[in-house]
Parts: sequence; C-alpha cells; structure tokens
Amino acid sequence: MATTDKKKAAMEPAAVKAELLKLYPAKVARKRAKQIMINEALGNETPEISANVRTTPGIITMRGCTYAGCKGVIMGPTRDIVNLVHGPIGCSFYAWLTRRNQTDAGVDGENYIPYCFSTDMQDSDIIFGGEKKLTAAIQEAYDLFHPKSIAVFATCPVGLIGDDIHTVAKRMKEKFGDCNVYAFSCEGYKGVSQSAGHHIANNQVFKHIVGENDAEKPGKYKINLLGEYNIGGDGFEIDRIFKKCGITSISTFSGNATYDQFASAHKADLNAVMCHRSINYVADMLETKYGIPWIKVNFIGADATAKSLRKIAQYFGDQELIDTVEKVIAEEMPAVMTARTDVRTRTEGKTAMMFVGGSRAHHYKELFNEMGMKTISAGYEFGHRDDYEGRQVIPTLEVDADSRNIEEIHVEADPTRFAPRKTPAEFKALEDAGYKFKHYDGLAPDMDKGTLIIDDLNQYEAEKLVELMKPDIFCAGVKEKYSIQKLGVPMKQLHSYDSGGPYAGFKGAINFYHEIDRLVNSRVWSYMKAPWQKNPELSAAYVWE
Ligand code: CFM
Repeated sequence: MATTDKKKAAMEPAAVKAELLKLYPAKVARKRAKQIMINEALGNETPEISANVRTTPGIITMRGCTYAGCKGVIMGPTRDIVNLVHGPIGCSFYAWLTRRNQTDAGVDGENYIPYCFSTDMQDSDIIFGGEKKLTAAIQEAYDLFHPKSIAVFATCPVGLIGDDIHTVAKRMKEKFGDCNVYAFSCEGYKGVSQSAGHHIANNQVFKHIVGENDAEKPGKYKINLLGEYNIGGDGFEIDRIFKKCGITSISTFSGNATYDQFASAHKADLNAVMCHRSINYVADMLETKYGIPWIKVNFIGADATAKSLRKIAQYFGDQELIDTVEKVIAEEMPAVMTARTDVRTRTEGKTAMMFVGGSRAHHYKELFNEMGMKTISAGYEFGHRDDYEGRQVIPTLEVDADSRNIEEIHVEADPTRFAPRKTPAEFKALEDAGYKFKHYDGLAPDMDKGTLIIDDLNQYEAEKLVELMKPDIFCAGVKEKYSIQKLGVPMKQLHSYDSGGPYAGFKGAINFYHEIDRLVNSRVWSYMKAPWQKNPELSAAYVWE
C-alpha cells in the first residue's frame, strides 16, 4: 500500500487532469478542461479558470439551485423573519434547517427558525394559479405570529405558471401596515447555481429592509459582519470575540440576524466581509448608498482571526481598540498553540482536498495550514472567477444570458444619509500603510504551484480524484460523504460540519484541530476490508489497486 501511495502522490497534475477528462465526449471534455486548472503561476498572473457557467446536463453536479441560495443560504439563517416558501412541500422541507444555522431567540423570544412555512402547492394550484393560496398563507402567518416581516420565496413552478408574488406581497404589506412583506423571484432555474440566489436575495434585502430604521445604535466601534451564517455556531464564537474586543456588531448578514439588525445596517462604520461570494453585492451597495467602506476578513483559522481583528482595529485607528485586540489575542492564543503543537506531531505533512461552495475551500485552507497539512486540490461549486483569481478580473467578466437573468439594481448615494466614514487624507494614510479596501485575492494565489483547482467538481471526478491522489482527508458536502468514505478516505462535511463546530475563531480552531486529527489518524479505515480481501475464493480489486 505504501508504495502505491507514493506513486499516486507523485502523479503529475497534468496526468491527473487528463485522467479526469478521459471518459468524456469531446465537447464535454473541452468544456471541463477550462474548469480544471493547474495552478502554474502565483499573484496576478494566475491562470484563467472558467467558472459560473452551466453544468452540462447529465453530469451529477455538487451544486444546488438558485432558490437554495436565496432562501436556504441568505434568508434562512434570520431568526425573526417568517420565511414563507411558495411551492411544493419538497422545496420547503429541503430548505428547513438542513444547513445547521444556529439562532438564539434573545430577549424578545422571537425565533422562527425551527418552523417550516410553506404554501404546499398542489396540482390544482399549478393549473389554476397559486396567488390566492399565497395570500391566505401570508395572512395565516401574520395572524399566528404577528412578525415584523414576512419574506416570500418563489420555487420553479411559481415562475413557470407566472404567479405575481411581488404584487401579492405588496398588497399584504399595505393591508397589515405593521409588517414588511416582500418577495424573491428566486426560482431554482433562475441561474446556473445557488450563486444567482445570493444576488437576488441581496438585492431585495437592500431594497426592502436596509435603511428602514434610522435610530442611532450605541457602540464605539460599529461594524457589520457580512457573509457569516452561523453554521454550527461559528457566528456565536465570532460574536464572543467581538464583544471581548469592544467591537459592536450592528448586523450579521445573516446568521442569527433580526429584521431590525438588517434595517439598521447603514448605521455601521465598517463592513467586514467573510464570504465574498455570497454577499459582496451588499457590501458594494452599502458603500455606494451610505459611504460605509468594506474589507475582506476571515475568521476561519486562529491566525486568520487574529489578522482580521488587527485589520478592524487598524481601520478605526484608536489606540484603545488596538490594545484591547492585542490583549484578547494574547489571551486566546496560548490554548490554540497548545492544541496546535499537540496535533501537529500527527498531522504534519498530511494532505487535504476541499470542494465547497464559494468561499470555504479558501477559508479552510488556513486551518489546514495551521495543522501543517497541505491542500493538494481545491475548488468551488459555484464561485465566480473573482473568487479564484481575485477581484481585479471583475471588469473582464463575461455577461452571459444567465447573468442577465438576474436584476442589477442601480444604487446611488443617499441624498441625506450618505456620509464618508473617514476623510480622504485618513483613507490615503491607511492605503499608504498597505491597507486594502474592497480587496480580495481569491483562492488561486494562496494555493501551491502545481496544485489542481477545479470548478464545479462532479460526482465522477470526485471519486476519480480520490482514487488517483489518495488524500488523507476529503472535504465537501453530504452528497459526497459516503461515496468518498467507501473509497477508504475520511470525509469531513464543510457545509453542515457533520453536526460539529464551531470552527471559526479561536475556540473553533481548537475544535477543528482535534476533529481532523482524529479523522486523519483513525485506524478505522485500515479495518475496512472488502469481501474479496476476506474471502480468497472471490477475485476483485479496488480501482486504485
Ligand atoms: Fe458563502 Fe456559506 Fe460558502 Fe455560500 Fe453555501 Fe454554506 Fe458553502 Mo454550503 S454562503 S459560499 S452558498 S460560505 S451553504 S454558509 S457551506 S455552499 S462555502
């Protein structure tokens, strides 16, 4: 086994790529070839990758749909908004808590996340129209809960039959007077992946909620945390750290978020962006309309957490905050280092592969680095080229029919509420000191030379990759979990965290070190014998043998 492993590890990336493409028809192979990139250059010379393009029909993609991105990802994690799905019950069921967003009902006690709200469309609604049913469902939710807000989500059939969900929402909002009702045209087919759903959600949240509450918010260092969804309690750990540092989080988009937090988001002085893919639209719009600058942060990885906290402190430039942040880092790091030093004796040099969403494949590389582990192949399900190559490619991105399908809303500076957060001289001083606003380099420059970066990896390629390169751990989602484990390789879900977590911040890093250590060093895989290995009368072999 040892010699085979060595041979696999030595396999040239070009040869691996050729193997992945070998069985495809010529046309499909040509298309996939552009989405499989050998990371040959670093920095701005990153080779180009094809991303955010349609999956070839017939390929078992890891992607989700546009509705998943809008309802499941962006609005699902909020706690006091009734998220009502207009569609068949299956769509509702699959967007109901499967993503493990955590919420804390807080003092007001309002928390709708355990509920599944659906119009439960039937055949007759598809034939005769579902607007009446939707109106009744909104009324029922209002009568039962009197929420501050009701959000309506369109599933595929709604778009196909042409229910006018926006007019229904508008009428109900006017009727209630004390409940903001709005709708999302996020039919599953609207875009090539869940990424389109993020954009649709961001637009509506900005149009219908942000800026609705002008009351001043207390706090000295006020920020919004954008693109943090509180999976497995990540957001709670980040909130704990912010609190210790004296940083006030006005709103998180959207883990454990409330309607009022969204409505007050324009009161913050800085936007810290975690997941660039899902939320950079809101960051841009908040800057244009209200003058709030944004920076990229990452709270996955203890070192990355420290770096992000320092970046926030540097922005405010206040010595008191800078000192508190240093004090917090000094307090938190010893426990992190004890755990890290311990696991590194067993994890150093091990290899990982990660194929997750649109940002985690990058963020989690930090945690593996801290453990001395090497990421040999990574990619996104639905990242855009800027998430791979950096934001400098945005002006060159092709606008195709699929992207045109999503409304681009035009945002201007608010005539009364726009306020620059710093003077031009202060901005210049920060930039001269190397501070970067509105900046993201993407995954590729962080990956080693010669590693494989693959967009929209599919079931077949995932198994092939594992067979060819035999990583010590593979990270993706539940759809991949068991097929990979059957190949004898431990699999960690980086969407749902396999019910574990948090992995963000300092405490999260310690959790992650311990879990990954157990997974990559477990002997359970060596006990996994196939029937032909136990019975000499059977003859067969694993593909990689
Ligand atoms: Fe952003 Fe996310 Fe992700 Fe994402 Fe997602 Fe997710 Fe993800 Mo699953 S918003 S892009 S659409 S970090 S649900 S919390 S884990 S695919 S990498």
